[in-house]
Amino acid sequence: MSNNYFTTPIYYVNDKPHIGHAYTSIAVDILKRFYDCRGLNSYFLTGTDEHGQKVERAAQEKNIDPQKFTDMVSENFKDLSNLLNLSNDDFIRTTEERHKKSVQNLWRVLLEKDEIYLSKYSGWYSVRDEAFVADNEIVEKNGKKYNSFGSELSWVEEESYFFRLSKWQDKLLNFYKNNPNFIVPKSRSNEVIKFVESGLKDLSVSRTTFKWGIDVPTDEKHIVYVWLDALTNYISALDYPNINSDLYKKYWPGIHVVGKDIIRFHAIFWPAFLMAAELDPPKQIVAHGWWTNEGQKISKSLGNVIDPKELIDEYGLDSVRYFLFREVPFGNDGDFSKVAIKNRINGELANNYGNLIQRILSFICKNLEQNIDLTEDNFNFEILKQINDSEKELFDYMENYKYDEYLKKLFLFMNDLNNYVDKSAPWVLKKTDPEQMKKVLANICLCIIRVSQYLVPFMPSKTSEVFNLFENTNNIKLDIFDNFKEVINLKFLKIRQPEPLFTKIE
Ligand code: ME8
Repeated sequence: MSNNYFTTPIYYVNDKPHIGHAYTSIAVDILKRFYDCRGLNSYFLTGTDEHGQKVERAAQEKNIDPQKFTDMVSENFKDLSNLLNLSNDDFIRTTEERHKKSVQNLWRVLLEKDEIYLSKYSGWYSVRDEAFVADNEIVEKNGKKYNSFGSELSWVEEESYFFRLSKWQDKLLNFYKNNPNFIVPKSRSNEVIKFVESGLKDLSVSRTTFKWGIDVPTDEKHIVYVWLDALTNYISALDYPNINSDLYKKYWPGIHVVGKDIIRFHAIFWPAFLMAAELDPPKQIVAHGWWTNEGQKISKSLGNVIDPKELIDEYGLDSVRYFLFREVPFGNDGDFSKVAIKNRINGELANNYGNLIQRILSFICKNLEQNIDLTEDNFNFEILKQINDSEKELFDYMENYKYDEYLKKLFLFMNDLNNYVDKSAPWVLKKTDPEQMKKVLANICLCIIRVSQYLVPFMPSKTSEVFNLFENTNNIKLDIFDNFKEVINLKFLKIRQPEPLFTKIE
């Protein structure tokens, strides 16, 4: 459980970052923060994929040298990491020396082990996906050829090195059998197994007809096929080829979070390359679904690409983070719509969570001179006990990437709390039973802190604002779940006057 290593795909720099990239990056950020909150060590890598024909063409279209072009566009992805408040430990670019060295080393090892041989490739290729396409996967439309994602194909005929992928078919199937959680969700796992069972052909792993890539170290005519180059980033960042390095020893094998579009590369090619080099295959491949925009496929040609910056400017980062992971079960496809995000923000964040904090803390500030006493009794409060008792269930959700269930559960507690406020009516108790009123308020404050702790991975900034409202907890690190026991030792809570946490969308 400890020392998890989480990665995002490294994104192509042929274009600006969009909501899909943001989604995967936030998914991994939530995992990393969740393990931080449990006091467990983990490592988070993201980065950019800068080689290949697609990137070369994008640079040519702009009339810029590819290195200059990738330097520029890679910055957009670094900016995105800041914009999204990512807690990544490293950001790798495939044009960095450390990565070139790593890829070239892996190449040499595979060649020495006779896992790679020289031959000739002729077949269809999708530049958009940087992928070779088998005859039975070609779709014909108006005399043109496309792959199943609708990317146009071009004919490629060139000398090429091949990786003996066919040889790994049975070993891969065995590996999947012995590691039933290697690919999640299960539906994706079945898809991959079916594909491998249907037969694997050797894979072309070098190109000669363009130049923008890592040189094959043993043959200057060739550059390394972009997917062998790209996948290796996950170990380059851990100091491969030095497999005795602290990073490698501590974190490999890793957990790769990817979109469903690139699952084959991660679940078939990557473990095969690694096993062929006698390295451990990854621990797990987690594939999420595909976002559409108001029901439509997101594409540059349709002009409906959602810019994460615009979204965040309009709705606020933590609200967007919450929406993306509450709205759609991870693994399923999801649709972005303005109505859907508005409903989640207004109904759940502003009305349910924000308003609970606002009305209770304002009431305390007005009626109790900002202080609320805590007693032993408060910790036996039924809702607080239920929240504490549900920790295992919450952890199970996160360990199984059920982000939406985790949030749903927490917001049910929030409903209970709001109902409790309405039922116990502290504004009435103020006159009839001031002691009981204090007790009710203390209970609710403790629950607000507890639920907010569990929300930290999703909404790190908003929850930090909430913790700040409890002035005398400021030297307790409330972003560690276990530190709630330090709150229990406090004699009272000193409250600051709250400002509305979320603005309602009109
Ligand atoms: O494939 N919905 O890079 P890429 C959800 N460089 N996620 C989406 C999405 C959408 N509509 N669009 C993109 C590459 N994504 C390679 C990866 S890894 C060794 C090399 C996300 O820039 C999703 O994670 O095309 C998808 O897998 C990734 O962006 C593809 O990014």
